[in-house]
Amino acid sequence: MAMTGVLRPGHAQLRVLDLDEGVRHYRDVMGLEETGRDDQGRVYLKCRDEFDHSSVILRQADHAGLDFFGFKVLDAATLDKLEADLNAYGVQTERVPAGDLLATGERVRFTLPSGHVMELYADKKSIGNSCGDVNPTPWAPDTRNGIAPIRFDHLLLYGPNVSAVQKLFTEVLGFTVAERVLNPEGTENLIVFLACSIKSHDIAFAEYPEPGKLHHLSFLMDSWEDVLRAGDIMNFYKVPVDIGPTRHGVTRGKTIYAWDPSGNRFETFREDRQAYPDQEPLTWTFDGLGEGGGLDYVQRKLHDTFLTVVT
Ligand code: M3P
Ligand code: FE
Repeated sequence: MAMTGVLRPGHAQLRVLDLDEGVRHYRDVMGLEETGRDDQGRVYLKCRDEFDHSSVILRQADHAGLDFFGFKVLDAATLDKLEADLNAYGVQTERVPAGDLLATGERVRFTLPSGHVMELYADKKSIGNSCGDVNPTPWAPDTRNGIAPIRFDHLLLYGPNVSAVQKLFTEVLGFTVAERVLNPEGTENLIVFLACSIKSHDIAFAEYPEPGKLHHLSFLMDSWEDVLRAGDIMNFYKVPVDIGPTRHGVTRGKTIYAWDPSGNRFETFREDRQAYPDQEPLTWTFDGLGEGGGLDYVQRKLHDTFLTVVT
């Protein structure tokens, strides 16, 4: 087994302005499965090919955005080691008890220099992906509703101190920089795309003055055709669309950015690049992000909303 340490983005708790409206969006339009509700009123959902209990957790609040996100690590020993490494690096951590999130074990929680609350955890109850484990079907027709993404894929987060975040992810958590976008002066990274796998990225951070902001939560689709089909569904349900369908030059992802009813941006995305950790990061200049097609490879422009609209 080559893949150890931090495995993947596992959950994100989103604030929504109206819970029923949020559930209608994520369950009925996106087609995620509702897997539970807790005594705090939070709603838990998962994508059809995820086997762990939940990946998207909705909490009603008076402003939209991201409460926290969690990455799953290999096992309890890895969790202990990463917590010790974080502490030795000078990051304070706290343990959130098992069961605080439904079906989820103890979480190690800490705040990033960008102001985001991040968690690591080793245990989440597996409830299966409805394809079966023996002679499995590639997809189960009875769970393919709405946009029907395969899984929660990555996050793009906006906040200050991106270089310190990059250092923490690469020096402590074992991530590599797959791609980066330089600031207009060409002196620092404006956006870093970080991977703990051979995905084009598992998380990305963009420099922004306000801490703790969400740019988008991304969902993986089976194919480019399914990204286009997601667009048809967005039109049918009058989902406000930001950008696309198009391809990002950065990461080569095929994409639509759109907003949920609370204004949280989400992405329907088809991965088109794999980045092994021994490859040097790909670099985009600030002009490359716009005119070079980094953001929108087809239209070759830096859409205003990309740098300004976050929750
Ligand atoms: C994504 C993605 C930029 C591209 C963003 C890419 C910053 O959101 O998932 O590939 O130009
Ligand atoms: Fe994305």
